[in-house]
Amino acid sequence: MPVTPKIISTLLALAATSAASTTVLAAPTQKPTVAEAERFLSDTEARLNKLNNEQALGAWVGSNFITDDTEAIASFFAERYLTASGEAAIGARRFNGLKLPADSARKLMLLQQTLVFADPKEREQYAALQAGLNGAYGKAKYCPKNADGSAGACMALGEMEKVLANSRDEAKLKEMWAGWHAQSPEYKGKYLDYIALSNKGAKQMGFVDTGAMWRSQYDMPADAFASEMERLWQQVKPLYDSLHTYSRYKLRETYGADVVPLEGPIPAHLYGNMWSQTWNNLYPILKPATGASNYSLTKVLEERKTDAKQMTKYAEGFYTSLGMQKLPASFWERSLFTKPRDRDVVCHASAWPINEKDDVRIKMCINPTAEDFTVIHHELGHVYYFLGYTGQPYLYRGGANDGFHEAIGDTIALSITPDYLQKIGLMDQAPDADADIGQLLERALGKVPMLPFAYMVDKWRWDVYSGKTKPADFDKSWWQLREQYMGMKRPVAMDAKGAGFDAGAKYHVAADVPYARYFLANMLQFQFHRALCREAGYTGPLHRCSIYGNAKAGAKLQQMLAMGASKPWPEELKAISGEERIDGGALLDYFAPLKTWLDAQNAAYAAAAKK
Ligand code: X8Z
Ligand code: ZN
Repeated sequence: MPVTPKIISTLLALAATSAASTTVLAAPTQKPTVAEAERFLSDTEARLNKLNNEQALGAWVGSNFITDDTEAIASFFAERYLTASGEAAIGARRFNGLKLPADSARKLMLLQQTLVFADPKEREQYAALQAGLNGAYGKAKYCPKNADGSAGACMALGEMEKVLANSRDEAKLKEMWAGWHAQSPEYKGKYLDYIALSNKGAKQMGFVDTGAMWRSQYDMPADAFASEMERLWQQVKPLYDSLHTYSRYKLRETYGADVVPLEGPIPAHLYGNMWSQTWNNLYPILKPATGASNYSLTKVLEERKTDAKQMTKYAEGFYTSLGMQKLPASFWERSLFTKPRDRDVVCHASAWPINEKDDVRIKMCINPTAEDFTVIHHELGHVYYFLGYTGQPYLYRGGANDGFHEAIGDTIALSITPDYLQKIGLMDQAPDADADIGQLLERALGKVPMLPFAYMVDKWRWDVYSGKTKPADFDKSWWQLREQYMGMKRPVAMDAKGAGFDAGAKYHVAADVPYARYFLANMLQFQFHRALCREAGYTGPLHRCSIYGNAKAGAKLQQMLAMGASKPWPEELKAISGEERIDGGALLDYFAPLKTWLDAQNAAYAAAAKK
């Protein structure tokens, strides 16, 4: 890219305000050389590494102890990092077009996939808004009024989620749903300022908007990525449709014809989850009438009073059975495992690489449920990825793409089979093959609705970032996509004045974490699972395969973890699975017996409904 006057003014502005060293900005007078590029990279990696470690500590306290002070601390360090990463991105441009070793070229490309703020005021505002939105989501509570109009006890998200998971009282479900979704309009204004700034930062780096920058992070052009997403969605859509149709019949039986129509979208509050993104909690309603096992992992964990650390130990045990290391002592000392009673924290589960040595942590408000048993395996997937690629240089310490990062722990969780649970003493006797459909259904409820959900969340944001969707139409556009992709509707009327912000009731929107990653992960994890089962010499049905204790499969996985982001992801996918494309075929194979069963059920219901 040529050095334009705009870039020069940006450089000057950045140089004038840099919080740290400005050596990377040494005025480029002569033609750049390979040696210069390599020196630039090694200086930049050292500097970004240091600032990133500081930023991680700031963000950690910001999310663990939500106060105005920690918000200021988090944004202070985030701003310093942004200053440096912006300078690095601009500095990297000087070497574009230079013939370089593949590694250096890749690193320079990675450095340029970032926001750059020419104006230090904007950078400061951006960091403050980001920390503020994170805090606003973490602090949000629904405070119902008592019947007599007096103030009742406030409810945090986790309590409301429990009601959605377990209650079948439609009015109560609606109250929880509407109560939580009434909180996000509070921070819609902040979000609007935030996306405007973010777009400015993306444009500064030559992207048309932030959405385009996100779509450019997959070793292919942004438009090609959008087409890949659509191709994959079309591939798996028939399975979602079968599950959705089946859920309609069952929800209609439970809540009645007045609540659940025979055609058209279904109200979103009936799916046992605040965002109706996973439907596991509907299993008791949806399970097959005969043959399903009565086993409940939640019941076992509850009865045994399995505590949060014990839950985490089970997950660690899986990874060590594959030949991976034990988690460092600092992990156990510094992680947050349970919801503190006396302060606000962001309870949304997350994994944290604090530094490149071995300070890795999780932050999760763990409950003894089957759902959290899966989530803790998910989180440790991130942690073992961090530990796997610690040997890589700074710019390669990431997933092959963000979908890979999300897929590792879920791949492991696919190996939580009845045989495995029996092996570790959480199940007395593995059920016989008759129960397979029930198990497959339960698993599908956690995986399949995520596909349209993850797709539409980012489709919505792409249009918000591009300006195609205006702030007054946020909810209109959100629910158009909800209906189109998920067949769902808002349980209560939309705000007539367009002040609503339902998307912001989802953590990743408030915290601005891209979401297409989970769509990719839900395909990739089945590709990884199939490949690792093959590696382990397993030839039976995929849903009964567990790689627990298999060192060969473990070594194959570890090899990929150790590569980090050092190679374009298709190469890494090929190394583990022999495939070069992300593909829904493995997921469809896995659920094939369930699809047949669902279609038979649906045909029978349709015939009965006609009578
Ligand atoms: O956010 C998460 C993880 C942390 S990366 C708990 N997940 C998505 C969500 O909760 O919306 C896991 C699956 C989808
Ligand atoms: Zn994750």
